[in-house]
Amino acid sequence: MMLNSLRTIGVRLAMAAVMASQITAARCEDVTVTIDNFTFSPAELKVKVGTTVTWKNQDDIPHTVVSAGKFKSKALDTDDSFAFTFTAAGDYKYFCSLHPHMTGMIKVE
Ligand SMILES: [Cu+2]
Repeated sequence: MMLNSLRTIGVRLAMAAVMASQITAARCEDVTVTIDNFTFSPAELKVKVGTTVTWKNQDDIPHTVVSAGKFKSKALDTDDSFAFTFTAAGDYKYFCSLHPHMTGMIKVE
């Protein structure tokens, strides 16, 4: 009797754990690129169509995120962020218009 109810609780906990992991997986669809020390990190990112990528500036000077003809952020101050949702597959090269040697790539598939 006691053992049976413990088993029932165990099964319920296992199901709750599975449901929680599915929610986490769904949230992982949206990703963040960190800007710090004149670098986009990760510099190259592979995402699925429909993914929203958010760039967050953690550097202590302003940066931008620009992909010719695709998207263009304003100058992002420290802790500012810029988000773009990729609705078409392709390779999106981007750079910082204030420091053109800062480059990155989003591969959307
Ligand atoms: Cu910059």
